[in-house]
Amino acid sequence: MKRRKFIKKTSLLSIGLGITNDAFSNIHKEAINLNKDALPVVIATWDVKLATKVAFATLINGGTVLDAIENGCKIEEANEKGQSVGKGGLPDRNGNVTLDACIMNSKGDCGSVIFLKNIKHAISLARKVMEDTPHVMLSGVGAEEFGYSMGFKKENLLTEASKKAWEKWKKTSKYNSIINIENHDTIGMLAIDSDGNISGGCTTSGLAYKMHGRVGDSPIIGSGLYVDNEIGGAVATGLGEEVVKTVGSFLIVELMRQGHNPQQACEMAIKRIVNKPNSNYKNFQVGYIALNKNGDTGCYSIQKGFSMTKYQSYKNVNITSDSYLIS
Ligand code: SD4
Repeated sequence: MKRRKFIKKTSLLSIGLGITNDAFSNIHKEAINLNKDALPVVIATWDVKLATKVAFATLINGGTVLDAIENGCKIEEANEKGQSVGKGGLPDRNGNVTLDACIMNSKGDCGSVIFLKNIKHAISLARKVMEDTPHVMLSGVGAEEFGYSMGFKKENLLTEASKKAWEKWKKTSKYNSIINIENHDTIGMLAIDSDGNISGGCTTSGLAYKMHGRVGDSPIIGSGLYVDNEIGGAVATGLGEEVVKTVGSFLIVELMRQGHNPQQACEMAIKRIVNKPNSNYKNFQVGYIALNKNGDTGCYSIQKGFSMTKYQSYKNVNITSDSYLIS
């Protein structure tokens, strides 16, 4: 069809459907009508009040929402006591600490590092992948070499405490997918600034005593993390294999796009896992947190024991999540 004819036909069609340019611009205006009183907001998986505090302070001090995410996640990566993220993370069954992380900005760009050794701040390296390479993901030795070329420091990530725990584990070497839900401190973080820009990040050392080379959901865009600046964002924690199988974070954002609030969307995504044929959900944990463009938030998990930390209106609180299983 010739261009002129096409334009004429489509504008006639719009009139026929009662869709005018005004109607289109109203939809647009509604979409950008921000709930300024609620913003900014920072949320994170588990009880990580220092991380949310640092992220919120970054925003208040004029940093970007992406800086807030990076600074917040770095707190947990540097915390050697946290045994499922960054330095001090529990190793794989061969004794290697391997990290996974990803980050996503409000423009829909993303970067991730997978199976990374010897560099503590995986979230910062994921950001470098996003900003300074033509790629989205770098893994293993390639990610590590890129890190050194960008000035990242090489360090041993296996602490004495994690080494001892691994040596104890080796005596029985029993691995199954049952997760110790008390031992989850993978950090997933989402933030929205006062202009409504949303970013997110996720960083982990993955499952303790995993097979060498195993990668979970945390560096996989759409599974461990997803952000769409028009709608909101979501982040996952728990047994990554189950999150990947249902592309959990993308699912939550799409459910919010369809009109569900963050809480409903998290619950629906957990039910998607629970209701799978032959799901053995009683034996593992998955938890989600989500945030929408209004600054509304939600969280939900399979097992009891999950929580979300939220910094909003100058209050930093840890909120116990509702769960599918209540005992
Ligand atoms: C993974 N989702 O590698 C991560 C693990 C996790 O707290 O969340 N641990 O599967």
